[in-house]
Amino acid sequence: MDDLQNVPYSILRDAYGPPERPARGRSLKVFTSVVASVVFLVSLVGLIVNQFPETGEVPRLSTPTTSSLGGDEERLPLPRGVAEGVSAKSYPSLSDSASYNWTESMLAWERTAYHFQPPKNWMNDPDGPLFHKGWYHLFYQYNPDSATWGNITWGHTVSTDLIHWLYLPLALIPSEWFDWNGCWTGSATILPGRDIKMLYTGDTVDAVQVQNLAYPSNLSDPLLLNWTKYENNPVLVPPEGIGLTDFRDPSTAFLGPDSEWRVVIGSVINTTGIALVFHTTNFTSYDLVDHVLHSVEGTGMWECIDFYPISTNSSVGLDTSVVGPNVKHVLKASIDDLKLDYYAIGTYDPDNDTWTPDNAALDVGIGLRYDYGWWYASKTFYDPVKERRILFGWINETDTEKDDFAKGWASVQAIPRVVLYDNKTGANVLEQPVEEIESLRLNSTTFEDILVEAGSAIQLDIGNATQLDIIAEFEIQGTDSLKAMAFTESNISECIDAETKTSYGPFGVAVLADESFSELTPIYFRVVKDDDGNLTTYFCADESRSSLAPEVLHTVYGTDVPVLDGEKFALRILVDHSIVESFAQGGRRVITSRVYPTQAIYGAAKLFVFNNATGINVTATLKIWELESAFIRPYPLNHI
Ligand code: DQQ
Repeated sequence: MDDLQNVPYSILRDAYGPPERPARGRSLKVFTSVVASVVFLVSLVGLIVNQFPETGEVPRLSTPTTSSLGGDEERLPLPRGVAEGVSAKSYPSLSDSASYNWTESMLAWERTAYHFQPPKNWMNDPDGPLFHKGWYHLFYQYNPDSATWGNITWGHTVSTDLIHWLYLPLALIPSEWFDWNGCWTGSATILPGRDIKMLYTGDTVDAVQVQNLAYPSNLSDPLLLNWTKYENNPVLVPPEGIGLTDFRDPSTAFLGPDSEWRVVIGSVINTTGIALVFHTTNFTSYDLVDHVLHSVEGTGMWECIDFYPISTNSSVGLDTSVVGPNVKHVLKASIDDLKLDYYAIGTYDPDNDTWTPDNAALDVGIGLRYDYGWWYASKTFYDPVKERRILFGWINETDTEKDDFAKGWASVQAIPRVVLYDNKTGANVLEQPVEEIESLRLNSTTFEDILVEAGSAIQLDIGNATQLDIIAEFEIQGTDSLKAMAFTESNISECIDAETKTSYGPFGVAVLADESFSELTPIYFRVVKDDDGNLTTYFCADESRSSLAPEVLHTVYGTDVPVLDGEKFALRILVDHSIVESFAQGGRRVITSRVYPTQAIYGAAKLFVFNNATGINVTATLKIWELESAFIRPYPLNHI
């Protein structure tokens, strides 16, 4: 951080004041922009010709597929994000529900203590994470004006440990015709010599999705405060056959054997989600590869594609261009129709720019998810300091927009996770919170081998229970005989609520519970034995009783999770006020819950271990740390 001493800073503008956006309809610049955009649209037709030759092996690109309600059906006004083809408020349909009678102190309690969030207003996707001169940089989709999606700029923050964050001035604001309606999601590429190229989607003055290039104005600035937009933006427009609003979120580029960079961009053809590949040598001009990297029928628009190598024989992360023996590639798409992030592990052929999943049944959009709760639009980057690949994800709200306006903010970023290949299963990645979170640990309490009998709940006396790091392991008593036991639940093939008692579960931990259980959020396992005697373990989080507020979403999240021979049932849970991030079996499966308790808050929030099974007793061993708050505040720019 010595570089800091040599950089002359001046404050650009108030970090959270309105962006300096030219007044519409007044300036010559706007007039020029409009003219330019008309020229742009006219020239689009010319630009797209022959960009996507047919090969016969890939989905045929047809007429542009801009969405339309069609017919004479009744048209309800859509929230702006939905209308513009991107994710907006998660549950606009709940907006009309009767609101709980929230008090100021209830709403204040919901704000997190160690998850990153701006001081106020709306945030969504993480953008362009990178490491530069001693700082981890995170950019994010941000509305400087309101607690709902719109006027999307790039917020900017830095950290030395991915836990304590300093707010910086906005990095990108809509200012030109090519991003007039928003500076949308993008990714950073670090070039040899540590030059930085940032590609981002611009929503043009005509609501066309184009790709733009930006770069740091001063690479020797560790804070990367100033960004320059390339003068000849956009660098990419929707190719022939791609809808003008179906072309967004450029990936981090990776270098191929021909010394050309590859950038992957998501789209859709009819209902087939696709990953387009472009080659570039200079980040200003691009060639579209004549076939897709990959596509999956019926998965809809692929947003925020992430594509990166993963080592199968070591526990280090790999830089984005690495290929070779013992390397597989993860392809992730954010499935727009579902607002869920799906990934698959497979093999990348760098000569042909194709990727094949290891298991077609677990392909992108139909197989594994990074997170089985409420978490989206994720993005990884390679951390050269600790040689690890780090995953950021956006945790949206599941309350109403009206509640968000009352809070004055919406959304947080998940605790960054390290991603590794699970070489025990060979079938999934492992996600674990970055180790730096442990620096927040205060006092801990340990409970060894406590017997939790069938049908019981035990309160764990740990003091403050709203900021916690919990490690818990469960063993079923007499596991050896489980296969011999008579009970079967062949009718259960997914997570069901925590109240329903079955032979082998649920058992787990109830967080943010008040003593009378008027509110609680159980995180648990349920073992199910089918008629053939096969055991499946489900890992679930039940929000159905997490809040007395009627208007918030009450969901039971979950999935099956491999529990291998010799393994205990293992949980890691991070509780941070209204966020609960839960990791099962070392991060084989993850569930993020968004909860809005009204009673189980402040000192009334308690922690329980419970066993709602009818046929088994379990023993539980837990270590629980109270976590202190992270320092998340403005960077003291005026003190430099
Ligand atoms: N959010 C951005 C888009 C992206 C979507 C707009 C995903 O670029 O596709 O805010 O949440």
